[in-house]
Amino acid sequence: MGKIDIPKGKLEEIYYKMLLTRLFEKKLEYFFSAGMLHGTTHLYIGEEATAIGVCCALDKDDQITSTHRGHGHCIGKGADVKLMMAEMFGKQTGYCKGKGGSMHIADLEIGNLGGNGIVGGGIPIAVGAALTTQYKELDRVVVCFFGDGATNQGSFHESLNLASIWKLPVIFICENNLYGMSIPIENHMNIKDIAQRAKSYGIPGKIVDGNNVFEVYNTVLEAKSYVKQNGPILIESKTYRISGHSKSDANVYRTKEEIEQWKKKDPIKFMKKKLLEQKIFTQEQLETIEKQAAQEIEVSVEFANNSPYPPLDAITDDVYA
Ligand SMILES: Cc1ncc(C[n+]2csc(CCOP(=O)(O)OP(=O)(O)O)c2C)c(N)n1
Repeated sequence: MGKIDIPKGKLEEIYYKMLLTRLFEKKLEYFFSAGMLHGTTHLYIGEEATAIGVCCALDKDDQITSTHRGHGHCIGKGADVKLMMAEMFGKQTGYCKGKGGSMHIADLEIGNLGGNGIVGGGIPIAVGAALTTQYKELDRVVVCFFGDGATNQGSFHESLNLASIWKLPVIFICENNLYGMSIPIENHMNIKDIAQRAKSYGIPGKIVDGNNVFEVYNTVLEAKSYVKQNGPILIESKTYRISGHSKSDANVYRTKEEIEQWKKKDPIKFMKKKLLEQKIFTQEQLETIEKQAAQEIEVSVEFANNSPYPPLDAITDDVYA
């Protein structure tokens, strides 16, 4: 890897947000196993460099659509982890007043158009937002996150086609973590690289190492100016989900050895190693950032614990169907 050419302040933000995402989910893992949280959640452990690398290359006005595995996208775009934690605990102070949970966090103020429990559901939403952007001549881009499995959905193909012919400013980010639930990618598609799918729609398809946050960040920074001028691009981020698909996954469809191999490519450890090797930060400086992130998570747990549950008479509020 060459010399890191990202400003120091930006690197600090990236490192902090990757840690915040990891520590937020480690807490959730613990609370679920202790029976303190209910329902389900989809952890992003191992994939943090993608969401954070992408979102840290965006401006506040840029918009994103997320997925069922969206904690990293939220934190990357600047969500308040206190409100995220409260939402996980079903508290009134949470992002969805405690009624939406993990998959439905949105925050329009910071350009997060929301998570989505429907695989591929966020893709047409991103294209709609990009059409608004173009129609109103706004200076922003829309980033659309989805998994490898989602690229087999009709919504993916219809959306890329429309975005292409209308030259909409969308960056499509496929988080290829090699599995759709328990199905390995070679059993659900007959191509090696998802980036190839871009060709069918006459748009560029790029591949990035999704565990290398420097590469992800720089690629998206470049893509931002490209899509504003030329229309969409598809970026395939090759990565791996270390945790199970969701809370109830016993991991019987993959080997321990495979998981261990990928743990060696942990994106947070990789970033730390490079920052130290290139003497951009000292060990002490990084430890201070690590402590700050851990502290913010503790504060979020305290906030969630001290928040009230929604009152019973609010049960039908915000229910539309
Ligand atoms: C339309 C639809 N079909 C099926 C499901 C069930 N489901 C939830 S997550 C998932 C796998 C999605 O895989 P991928 O898009 O690769 O994302 P990943 O979970 O790997 O991040 C499936 C099939 C769903 N939620 N929505």
